[in-house]
Amino acid sequence: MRKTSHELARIVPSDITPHDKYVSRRALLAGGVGLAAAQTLGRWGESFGQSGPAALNYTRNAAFSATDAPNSYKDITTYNNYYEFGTDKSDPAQNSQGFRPQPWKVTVSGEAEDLGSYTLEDILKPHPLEERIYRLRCVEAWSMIVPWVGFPLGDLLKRFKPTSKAKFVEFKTLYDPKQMPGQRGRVLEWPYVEGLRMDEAMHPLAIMAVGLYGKAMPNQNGAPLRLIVPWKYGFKGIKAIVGIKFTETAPRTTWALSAPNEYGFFANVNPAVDHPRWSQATERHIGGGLFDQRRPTLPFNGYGAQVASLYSGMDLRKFF
Ligand SMILES: Nc1nc2c(c(=O)[nH]1)N[C@H]1C(S)=C(S)[C@@H](COP(=O)(O)O)O[C@H]1N2
Ligand SMILES: [Mo]
Repeated sequence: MRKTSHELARIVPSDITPHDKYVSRRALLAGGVGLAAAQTLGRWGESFGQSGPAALNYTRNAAFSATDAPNSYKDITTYNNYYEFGTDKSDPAQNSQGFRPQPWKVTVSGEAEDLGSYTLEDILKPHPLEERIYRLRCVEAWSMIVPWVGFPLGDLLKRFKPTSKAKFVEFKTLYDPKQMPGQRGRVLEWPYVEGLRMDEAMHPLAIMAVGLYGKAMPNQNGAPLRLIVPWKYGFKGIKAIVGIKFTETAPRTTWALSAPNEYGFFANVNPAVDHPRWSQATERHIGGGLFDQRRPTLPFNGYGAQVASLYSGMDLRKFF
């Protein structure tokens, strides 16, 4: 987020590629994917690398989806923040192609009964996948509309039986400098850590995402498993999760550690509270190239009706 100059440079000239055409061309290149859910799980491993992301089996959740037109597959997969793979928006797409999101394990620790190490298959198996079209608002004041595929985070967390002491949940990204070249430098403290208050984590809008545009998650977007909390700034959406820890006290999160006056723990999208170095009142909607639109930023990124009650009585200037 120090690289604000890169914000001025648009990455791709091909924003005009029609979404459907782009996706079907990819599917074609992938050699005709179209697997049932069970097969998808079994073939998760094969779905990366040479053959491109596999198609997922999911149902659309219209009630939880924005009606705005999604950004193109290309925008969503080439304009990314993922500092483990570099700080430019084009770096993750370029530098993550050799990343292996399988085999994959998630370690569950802290204030819960069912602790231990779970394979990706263990994690995913009980959860039917849904498509949800969500607004993504980055703290750097740009936005996109993304058709994620995932399942409610709360349904996963409940399975580990958190104790009454669990007031927060902390998430950790993989630490593997061999695979993640950005981790060889000190641009952030590694591994990347994020967290939520338990009531936020249990809110039905918060999801674990495993794909987008109906396909398994591209590496640059956080394969194989990443968090999406649509009413918060994008940096809460931690990628490539290998750790889930239930805690009594608020986790020390990466961006809040790196600049506590700039990035708060809550990070609720709030047009009334500016970042110290820029306004949060409006956002640049990616997708128009030179003609990216400026839009007003909405409180809680437009999800206020659903989530504002989580923060009633809190001073959102203090708890930003
Ligand atoms: N591990 C990890 N997760 C991360 C980041 C990161 O640098 N590392 N960047 C965050 C930020 S600032 C944003 S805006 C979103 C971007 O998600 P996207 O690339 O899928 O659009 O990922 C978030 N998750
Ligand atoms: Mo972000």
